[in-house]
Amino acid sequence: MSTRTGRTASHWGSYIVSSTDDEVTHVRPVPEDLDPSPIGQNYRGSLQHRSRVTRPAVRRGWLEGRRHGRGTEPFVEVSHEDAVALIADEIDRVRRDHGNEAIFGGSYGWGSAGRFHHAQSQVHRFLNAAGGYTRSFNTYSHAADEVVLPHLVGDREWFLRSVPAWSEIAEHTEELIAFGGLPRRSAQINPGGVGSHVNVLSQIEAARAGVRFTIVTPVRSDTDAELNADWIAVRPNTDVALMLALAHTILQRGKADVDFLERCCVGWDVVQRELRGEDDGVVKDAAWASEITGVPVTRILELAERICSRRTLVTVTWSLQRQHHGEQAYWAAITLAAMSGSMGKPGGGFGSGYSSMHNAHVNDRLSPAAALPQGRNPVSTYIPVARISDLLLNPGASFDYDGKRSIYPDIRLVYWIGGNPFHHHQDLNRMRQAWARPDTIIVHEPFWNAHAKHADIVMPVATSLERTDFAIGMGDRWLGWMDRVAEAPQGIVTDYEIFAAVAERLGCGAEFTEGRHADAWVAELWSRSREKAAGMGFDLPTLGEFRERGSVALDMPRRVPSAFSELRADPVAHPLKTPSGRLELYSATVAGFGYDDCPGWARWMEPVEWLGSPLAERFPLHLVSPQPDGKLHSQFDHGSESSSHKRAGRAVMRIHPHDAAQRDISDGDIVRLFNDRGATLASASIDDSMQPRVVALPTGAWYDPVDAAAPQPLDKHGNPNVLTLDVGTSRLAQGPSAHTCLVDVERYDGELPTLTAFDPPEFVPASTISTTSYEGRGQK
Ligand SMILES: Nc1nc2c(c(=O)[nH]1)N[C@H]1C(S)=C(S)[C@@H](COP(=O)(O)OP(=O)(O)OC[C@H]3O[C@@H](n4cnc5c(=O)[nH]c(N)nc54)[C@H](O)[C@@H]3O)O[C@H]1N2
Ligand SMILES: Nc1nc2c(c(=O)[nH]1)N[C@H]1C(S)=C(S)[C@@H](COP(=O)(O)OP(=O)(O)OC[C@H]3O[C@@H](n4cnc5c(=O)[nH]c(N)nc54)[C@H](O)[C@@H]3O)O[C@H]1N2
Ligand SMILES: [Mo]
Repeated sequence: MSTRTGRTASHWGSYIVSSTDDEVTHVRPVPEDLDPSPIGQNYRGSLQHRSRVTRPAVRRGWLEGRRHGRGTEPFVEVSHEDAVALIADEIDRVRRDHGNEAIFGGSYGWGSAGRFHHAQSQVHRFLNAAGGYTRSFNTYSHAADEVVLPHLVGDREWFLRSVPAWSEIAEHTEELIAFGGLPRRSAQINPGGVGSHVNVLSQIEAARAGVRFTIVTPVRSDTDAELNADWIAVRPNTDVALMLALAHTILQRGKADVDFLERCCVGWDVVQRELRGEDDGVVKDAAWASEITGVPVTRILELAERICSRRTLVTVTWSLQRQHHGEQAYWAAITLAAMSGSMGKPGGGFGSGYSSMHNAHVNDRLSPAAALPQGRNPVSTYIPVARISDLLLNPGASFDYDGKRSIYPDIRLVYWIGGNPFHHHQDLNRMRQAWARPDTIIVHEPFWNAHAKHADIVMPVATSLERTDFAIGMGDRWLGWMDRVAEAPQGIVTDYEIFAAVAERLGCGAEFTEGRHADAWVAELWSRSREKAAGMGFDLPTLGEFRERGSVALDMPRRVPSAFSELRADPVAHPLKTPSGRLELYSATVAGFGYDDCPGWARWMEPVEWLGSPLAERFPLHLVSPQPDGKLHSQFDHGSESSSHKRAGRAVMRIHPHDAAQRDISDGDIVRLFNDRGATLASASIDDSMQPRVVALPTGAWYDPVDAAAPQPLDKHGNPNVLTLDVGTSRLAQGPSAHTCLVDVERYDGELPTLTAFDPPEFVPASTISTTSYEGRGQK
C-alpha cells in the first residue's frame, strides 16, 4: 500500500490531498483559506472511478470509414502508439487536402488550474506548431459584455478593474442594487486558482457596515442570507425594461445628474428621446415597465428615489448578458448609473460580476506568472465562441460580428481538450446534428463524459492531481504549488506528452517541446515568473523553496484610479478610449453597424422567448440554468459533493409551490422538463424562493440520453442544455443566450430509466472491425 500527501490547487481553492494506492482518500483545505469551498471533496474516490478513461479508444465506425454513428457506436481500445499515429496522420491528411483552416481548435473550456498543463495553452501551442487552426473569440461567461463594453467605455479591462472594491463599498456605498443577485455559490470559483476565499466575507462586512442590499432576480436565494437583502422579483430577461423605467422616473423627477451626463457622456439627448418615447411613441415609465417585468409600479418609483438620492452602486451579474439581447442589460445599467448622481464618486456607479467569480472586486493583484508561449497562428478564420453549431452546420455561410462580416470555414477535424461542449453549449440536440458533420473529432479527457462518448478518438489524460505544476489565480494573492499526489493509471500521460508524441510524428516535435520534458517546462516557467516578479520589484523563492513551502503570498496590488472619478473630475484631461473620449451612452459606431437587434443605445427589445411572448402559451415557465453549487460546470460530477446536491441521482429543479400544485407535483417527484428542442428528467424541489412561473435547473449534470440514436432523446440526468436556445445575443457579440428559454414541466410517472452517465461506453475487440482495419488506416 502506498500513501502520499501533498498540495493541490484548483479553480475552487487549494487543498492538502492524501491518496492511497493512487486514489484520493482525504481532502483538507489549506490553512490560509478563510472560507474554504466544499467542492474539493469531489476528488475523493474520483481518480479510479469507473468513468475514468483508461486506454486510448477509437470509435468503431470511424475506423471503418464512417462519419455517422458518433455517440452511439462502441469503441475499440488501441495502444498509445497506434492512437498517436492515427491522430498525426489524420491531422496531416486534413491540412494537406483542406488546409489548416479546416481544423477547429477553438476548444473552449476551463480545464484545470496549473500554469504549464493549462489545456488551452497546450492545444493552441500544438496546433500552431502544426500549421494553425480556426479559433474562437470571447467566452461563454461574458461574450456580450466583452464586445459591447469597449464601445461604451473604451478599455474594458481597465474599466472593470477600476470599479469599487468591496472595501470601498463598505466605506462609502449606501445602496447596492444587484441585478441578478449576488449568488454565494458562484464566488467559490476563480480562474487559475484562489488561495483564500474572502469574497462572501467581504460582502457580509459591507452589510454590517450598513450597506443596504437590493437584489433584482427571479430567485430570492441568490444571495447570502446575512446580507438581509430586499428582493425584487423580476421576470427573467426583462431587466432592461426595469432599468429604463428607473431612468425615466429619475428624469421625470428632475434628478438626473445632468452635469455628468452633459460633460462626460455622449448621447444624453438620445437617452431622453428613448425614455420619453419620442421616436416610438412608447413612454418608458413605471407603468409600462410594470406590465413587462411584473414589478409593481410603487416598487419601481421607490427604488428610483433611493437610487438618485443616495450613494448607489448598480451591479449586474454576468448571467444578465447570457441571454438574447444581452448587450442591452449592460448598456441600460450603465445609462442608469450615469444618471444616478453616483457615477465617479466613491462607492458609486456601475460594476459587474461582483459575485460571479471569486476575485471580482476583492482581489486585484498583478500577476508575475509567465505563460507557455503559444507560437503564431497563421490561419485567420474564427468564430464567436458560442457559434460552434452554426459553424459546423453552415460551412460557407456568412455571419456578423462586431461590425465585421465573415464566412464559416468548412471544418473537417475538431480537436478539443479541456472543455466540454456537451456541458456548455445550448440546444444539445441541435449540437448533436452539428457534431455529425466533421470527418473526425479528437478529444483528450480524463473521464467518459458525453464529450468523450461523442468523439472518434479519445485520449486518456492525467488529471491535475497526477502531475506537477503551479497555480496563480487571476488577480489572486496566493501562488500555489501543485504536487503530484497520485500516479496516473498505467499508460496514461499528460496532454503535453500526447502532443509531444503527435508533434514528433508530424515533424514539428522540436518546435513544440523545445527539447524539454514537462517538469523541465514547469521549472522554466517558474524561473521566468521569478524574473518577471523581480522586474516588478518582488522576490519569489526558488522552485525548491516554493515546493517546500507550498504557497507564497505575493502582494502586488494593482492600483487603478476609478475610471469615472477621473472622467468626472476632468473629461478633457482624462478621456476614455472611446471615439469621443467620453462615456458613450450613444455609440455612433454601433449605430453605424445597422443591426436591428443591437441599436446604438440602450433599448428594451423583446427576447425571442420570454414570459410575455406567444410561445408562453405552450411553454408557460421560464427556465434559468444557473451555475451548480457542488462543482465547477461538469467537472467531477461523479464526485461526492456534486452527488450530494442531487436527488435520486438527478439534478434538482426548483419550482414555486403554486406552479407545482397546478401540475400535481410534490417535493421529490421526478419531473420531465420539455419544450420543442428537447426534454430532461430532474427531481422537483418545491421552493417559495422562486418567482412564480420561473424554474431553475443548474448546469453540470453529464448529458445522458435514453436512446442516443434518436433525434431528440430524453436526457435522464437533468442537463438544462437539452432545452436551452442556441441563438447569438445579437449580431454585435453573438454571445450565448442560455438564460432565454421557455419550458413546461410535468410529473414523470413512467419507469425511471437507469442512469448511465458515469458508465464507460461499450468496447469491442479490434478483430470485429470490417472494411478498413485500424492498422491500415493508421499507416495511410
Ligand atoms: N445553460 C447554461 N449553459 C452554460 C452556462 C449557463 O449559465 N447556462 N454557463 C456557461 C459558462 S459561463 C461556461 S464558462 C461554460 C463552461 O463550460 P466548460 O468550461 O466546457 O465546462 P467544464 O466542465 O469546466 O469542462 C472542462 C472539461 O475539461 C476536462 N479537463 C479538466 N482538466 C483537464 C486537463 O488537464 N486536460 C484535459 N484534456 N481535459 C481536462 C474536464 O474533465 C471537463 O470535461 O458553460 C456555459 N454553459
Ligand atoms: N459553484 C460554481 N460557481 C461558479 C461556476 C460553477 O460552475 N460552479 N462557474 C463560474 C463561471 S465560469 C461563471 S462565468 C460565473 C457565472 O456567474 P453568473 O453569471 O453570475 O452566474 P449564474 O448562476 O449563471 O447566474 C446568476 C443568477 O442570475 C439570475 N438570473 C438569470 N437570468 C436572469 C435575468 O434575466 N434577470 C435577472 N435579474 N436575474 C437572472 C439567476 O437566478 C442566477 O441565479 O460563475 C462562476 N462560478
Ligand atoms: Mo463562465
